[in-house]
Order: sequence, then structure tokens, then C-alpha cells
Amino acid sequence: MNVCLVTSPRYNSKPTYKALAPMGLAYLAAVARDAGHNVTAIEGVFLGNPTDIARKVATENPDVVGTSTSSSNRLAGIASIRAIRQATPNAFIVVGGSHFSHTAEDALRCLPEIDAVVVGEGEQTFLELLEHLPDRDALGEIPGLVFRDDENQIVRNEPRQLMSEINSLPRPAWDLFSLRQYSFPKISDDSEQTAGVLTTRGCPQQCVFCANSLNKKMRFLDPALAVDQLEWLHSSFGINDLYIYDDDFLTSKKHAVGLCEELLKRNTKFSWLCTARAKQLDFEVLKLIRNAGCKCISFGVETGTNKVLKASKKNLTVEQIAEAMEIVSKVHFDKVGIFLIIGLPGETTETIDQTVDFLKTIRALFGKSWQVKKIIGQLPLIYPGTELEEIGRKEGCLPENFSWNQPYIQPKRYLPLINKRYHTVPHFETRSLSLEEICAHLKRWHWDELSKGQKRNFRHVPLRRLKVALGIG
Ligand code: B12
Ligand code: SF4
Repeated sequence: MNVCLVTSPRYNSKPTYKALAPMGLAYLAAVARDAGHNVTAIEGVFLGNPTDIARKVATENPDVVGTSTSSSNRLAGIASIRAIRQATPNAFIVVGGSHFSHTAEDALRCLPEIDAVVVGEGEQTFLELLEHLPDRDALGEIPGLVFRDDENQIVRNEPRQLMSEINSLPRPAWDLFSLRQYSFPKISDDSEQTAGVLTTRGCPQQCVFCANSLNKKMRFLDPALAVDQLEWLHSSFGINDLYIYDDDFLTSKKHAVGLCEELLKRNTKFSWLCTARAKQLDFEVLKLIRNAGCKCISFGVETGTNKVLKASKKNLTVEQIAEAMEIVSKVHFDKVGIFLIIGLPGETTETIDQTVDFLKTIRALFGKSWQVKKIIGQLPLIYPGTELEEIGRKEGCLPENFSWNQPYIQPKRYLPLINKRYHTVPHFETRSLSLEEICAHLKRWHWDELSKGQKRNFRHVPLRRLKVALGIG
């Protein structure tokens, strides 16, 4: 089969190189190619314009086109799918990834251009689809697939089980992508080229705002295989900077230690960053990851109150976060990212004040080196398949007839409060605390504290427009 995998443009259909290369598609490309299919990749994100993307796809004469988009880029992604359908009327168009996995039936209903949706982890389902095509009668036999049958009915097959292990996966087929053209913030000053890597898959936590519900089971890449892959990235693509995409790199001490010992044993020189949960951290393990090249580490702290942590199902307490930060502060990472979400369930103006007080306590721990640490705040966005979507429906955040695959724009009064990139993503708010009230409260009382030493730390809130919109400050 001729298989063409396509990345979607960003929300405004303008070309950009400021992205990390698409790991999901690179894995799919690798398994499809290993099975003997002819695979090509089109980096729609570099082209931007849907017509240009479709024209380029058509030149590959594909039997199957596979693509995906994030919810924030979905309207541009959908425009690209429509253009691809026009340019390749006979190709089988299959979509996957978090956005489509959680909106499969809605996507097939709204988008006649799509033939099928792969729900969740894609490698095995995609492979079986390629094996069966062009025999559409066999689509009902593929677990994990949702598709439109001959009578135009939407059929959801039984779910696909997550892979039991990830060691047997091939390496992502980065040779099909222009890995060196992607430009993402560098991790260290002597960085040359950045790439993302995965050393685990899955996260067993259940945070209400997270779209990870289909990926709960933890799987670990054997440390030797993981470091083989990193050395290959270095020797084949010049990569020396790594974003470790794992949801919680420190979820297993054994895995983190094994990987770092392997990195040190082979005397590698990568600079890398990772994300971890701020719970029960071990000083020795943190020191080890620092020695093995981890320059930056970030934590989803979200809030400084137990009330909001509990309502958000973070399975964390402020006491645990404080203890974890105390340990982190002693390790001297180049950067420590602290992610906040202001406005989660249970938030009040009092809990916002408590969160800011909590940040001051953390700031004190880091002392003079605080300026290299980063607080990254955001308002709560609703993503499909999250518990926040359900709570948000009850709170009236989504219109009655809301569809994830049809045009949507935030209520007009909120547009000045939100970065353009997120205008089409519904925001969460409760009946007792609106987005306007949150922004006004932050601006009035906490802006200096939250902005200390940083240009743009509240990334969904455009500062200048906020001032005008709220008429304060
Ligand atoms: C790395 C990452 C990023 C990177 C970018 C990565 C990239 N190259 O695009 C950065 C840091 C830039 C980023 C930014 C954001 N991200 Co992000 N990110 C991730 C993360 C941690 C890993 C993604 C990854 O590579 N996974 C590994 C690969 C192997 O898995 P995968 O992509 O899911 O692909 C598999 C399947 O989904 C499926 N599949 C995927 N595509 C396709 C296509 C076809 C045709 C088929 C058949 C199957 C298929 O098969 C693949 C192999 O199994 C995920 C969380 C997670 N654990 O997945 C969040 C995640 C994807 N991000 C998320 C969000 C919310 C964001 C932001 C909006 C955050 C923010 N508020 O700013 C931004 C916006 C991104 C954008 N492009 O618009 C959400 C997605 C929600 C949604 N519905 O879109 C996720 C799921 C986090 C979460 N748990 O809630 N992100
Ligand atoms: S937010 Fe992080 S810890 Fe929570 S469920 Fe998602 S990936 Fe896991």
C-alpha cells in the first residue's frame, strides 16, 4: 500500500517550524514500513495552507492517508482533511490521536471526508487496517477502529488493548521527517538539535483536566534500548538535546535510575528535560538525573490548595508538593518549571490567594536562583474525553449542541482574555467564579508576583489586551 502520513497545520494555517516533530506519526510510519508498505510523510505544519498540503499529498498518489490534529488546531486540521479528500478522492482517510480518539463518532458524523478513526494507541490497529484494505468488509474485525459501513452507519469495534510492552516497537521513522527543521526552545546553550523521545508510555493517574484516559497502563522501554535509540538520534540526526515526553519520568525509580546509569556508563553528552510528579521525590535519584544530563525538570503543581488538588483528582497534597520542591531546590537544575492552572473545580478567589502564598513559600526555597525557575500559568481548557468536559457541561461551559468537530469560538466577552491560539477551545469556569473574575483578581492582586522576572508566564492571557479588557492596572 502507498501510505501517506500528514501532520496538520497550526490553528491559523500559517507555516511554522516552531514545533516538536510528530512522535505518534513517526512510530506509525516505522511499523507500516517494517510491514512492507511504502510510506511517505508530508509535514503539513511547515506548509500551513490546506490546499498546499493537499496538493503535496496528491503527488504521492496514496492508497491510505493518515493524519491527526490537536484539539486547539482542529479547525485548521479539519480544513486540511477536507482539502486532502478533494485532492485524493479515492484514498482511504484515517485519523487518530487524542482529539479524534475522544470524539470518534462525532468526527465521522461531522466529517464525511474521513473513512475511519483509530482510537488510542495506534500501531497495531493501523497495521491491521493496512493489512485488510482495500477490503472494507473486513473493517469490523479490527479492534480499536471506528468507521462508517456500507450503509453509512457508524460502527465502533471492540476496544484495542494497550500493548503489553514497548520494547519490540521499532524506532520512530525519523528519516521520513525533516527532523532537523523543527525548532523548539533549546535546553542548553551548547544545544544544536532537539528531538522528543519516549522512554515510558502511560500514566495511571486520573487528573480531571487530562486527556490521558486511554493510556493508563505503564510500560517501560528497557534502558539499554532507550539509550541505543538516543545514540542513534545523535549519530544519524545530530541530536544532542532531548525532550523526554514521558508523562512522569520518575514514576518508577528503577526505570529512571537504570536509564541514567546507562547514559553515564556510555559517557553520553545529552542535555535533556523531563516532567515528573511532585510527590515522594528522592534526592539521590534527582542528583543522578542531573549528573546524567537532565538540565530542566517540570512539575504540574496546578494549585497551592488541598481543596483544588482534591477536586482535580491530582492525588497530591500541598504538603507533598512542598516537600518535593524542597528536595528539588537542593539539586540545582538549570530550570525548574512549575505549571499552574488557575480556575479548576473548587477554585475561589481565596484559593487563588492561597496558591500565590504557596508560590512565595516555594520561591523562598529557591532563594537567589529563583529567576531561573519558571512558573507557567494557564486558565483551564476543556479537552475531549476529560472529566473536566463532563463537569464543564454541568457548569454550562459548553453550548447544548456543542460538537468537537464543528466550528466553535469562545463567547465574545472572553476573547480579549485568551490567546488567539485557544479561541476555539472551550474554557472551564464554574457558575460561582467566571473567567473574567479570575483574570480581574489575578491582575488586581497577583500580577506582579506571577510575572516576576518573566515576560510571559501566563501563557493564555495576553497581558496588554488583558489590561484594556479589564480596565484595571
Ligand atoms: C509531547 C507533547 C506535546 C509537545 C508537542 C508534541 C508534538 N510533536 O506535537 C508540546 C510540548 C509542544 C505539546 C503542546 C501541547 N499539548 Co501536548 N502532549 C505531548 C505528550 C506529552 C506526548 C505526545 C506524544 O508524542 N506521545 C507519544 C506518541 C507515540 O503518542 P501519540 O501522539 O498519542 O500517538 C499515538 C496514538 O495517539 C495514535 N495516533 C496518533 N496520531 C495518529 C494518526 C493516525 C492516522 C493513527 C491511525 C493513529 C494515530 O497512534 C500513535 C502511536 O501509538 C501528550 C501526552 C501523551 N502522553 O501522549 C500531550 C498531549 C498530546 N498534549 C495535549 C495538550 C492539551 C497540549 C497543549 C494544548 C497544551 C497547552 N495548553 O498549551 C499544547 C498544544 C499542542 C498543539 N500542537 O497544538 C493533550 C492533547 C489534548 C487534545 N485533545 O489535543 C495531551 C494528550 C496531554 C494530555 N494528557 O492531556 N504537547
Ligand atoms: S496530568 Fe499528568 S499525572 Fe495527571 S493523569 Fe495526566 S499525565 Fe498523568
